[in-house]
Amino acid sequence: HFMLKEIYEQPKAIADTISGKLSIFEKKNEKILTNFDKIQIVACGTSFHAGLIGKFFIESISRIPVSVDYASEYRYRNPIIDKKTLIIAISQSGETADTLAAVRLARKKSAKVVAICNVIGSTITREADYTIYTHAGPEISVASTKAFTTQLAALFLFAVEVAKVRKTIDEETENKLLNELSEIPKKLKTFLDSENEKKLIRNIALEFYNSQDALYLGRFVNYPIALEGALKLKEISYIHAEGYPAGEMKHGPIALIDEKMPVVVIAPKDRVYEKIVSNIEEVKARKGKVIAVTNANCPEIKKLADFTIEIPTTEELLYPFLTVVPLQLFAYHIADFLGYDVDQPRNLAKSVTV
Ligand code: F1P
Repeated sequence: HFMLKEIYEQPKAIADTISGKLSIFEKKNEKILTNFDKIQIVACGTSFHAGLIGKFFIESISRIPVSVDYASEYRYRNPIIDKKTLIIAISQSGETADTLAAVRLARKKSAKVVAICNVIGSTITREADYTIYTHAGPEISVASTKAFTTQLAALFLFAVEVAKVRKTIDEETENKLLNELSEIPKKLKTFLDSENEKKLIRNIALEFYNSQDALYLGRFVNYPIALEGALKLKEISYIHAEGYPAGEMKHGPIALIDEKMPVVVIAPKDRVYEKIVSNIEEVKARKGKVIAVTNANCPEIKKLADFTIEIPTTEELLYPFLTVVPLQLFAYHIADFLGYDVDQPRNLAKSVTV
C-alpha cells in the first residue's frame, strides 16, 4: 500500500524539507517577512490541521497574531484583508479549488500570499507571491500523511525565520529550536523502526476495528492532532470519529462514552500533561477504553490507560510530528483489517479541484 510506504517515508521527507530550507526567502527581498502585522492561514482537510498547528508555532515563536480558516469558508466571512495581512495557503497538491479561491481573493485585496505546497509549478504556486516547497516527494495515497508532517516542518521553519528577522528571539533560542527540529527525523525513525510499537498498534487496531465510533482527545498543540487522527480514521476506514479538545469533553461528548467507545488520548509530557491525565480519569470513570499516545516514564497514564503507545521525547511545540504517526498507523491497520483499499477511499479524490 502506498499509504503505509508514505508513512514510513516521513523521516526522510521531513529531513529533506528541513534541508530545503526557506530558500525563497534567502533569494528575495526580506521585507516580505517584516511587512505584515497579522497572518491568515487558509487550507482544506489535513492541510487545514497543519495550519492549526502552524498557528501555535507562529504565535509562540514569532508573536504575530494568526487566524486559521477552512479555505472553503474563508471568502464567505468577508475576511479583513489589507496590505499588512500575510496569507499562508497550505496545499499538498497546489490545486485545491477552495484554497485557490482564497489566494485569489487575498491577492485582489493586495495582500501578499505565501504558499506551502508539495507540487512544483502547481496552480497555487503560480498565483502566490512566494512558495515554500515541502519536499515530501510524490504522495499517491489519497489520505495525506507525509505531506502533513512536511507542512509542519515548513511552518516551523517559517515561524523561526520570521522571529529571527524581527528579532523576537535571540540566536541561542533560534539554534535551540532548529536543533530540536533537526532531531525529529531521527526520533521518528526510531519510533517507526520499533517492532514492539508496530505490533502494539496492529494489536490495538485488531481490538477496535469493529467499533462504530471513536473519540480522539488532545490539548494544546495536540488538539489539532486529535482532529487529524479522527479524520484519518473516517477517510479510510469509514468509522465515525470525532476529535475534541480534551477540556471540552465535559461540555458534551462525555455523554457518548461507554465501555464500547475507544478514546484515543494524545498525552505527551508537556504543559497540559496533568490536565490530560485527569481527562483520562474521567473517561475511565465511564468505562471508556483508553488508547494513550504518551512518552516513556509516564506512570500515571500507564496505570490508567488500556493501551499506551510510547513516542520519543521532544520540545513541547514539536510533539505533533511524533504524535500523529501512531494515529496514521492505527487508521491504516483498522482499514486494512476491514478489507478496504486504503489508497483509494470511496468518495474521495487526491485533489478537490471543483
Ligand atoms: C486537501 C485535502 C487533503 C485530503 C484529500 C482531499 O488537499 O483535503 O488533505 O487528504 O486528499 O484534499 P491539498 O489542498 O492539501 O492538496
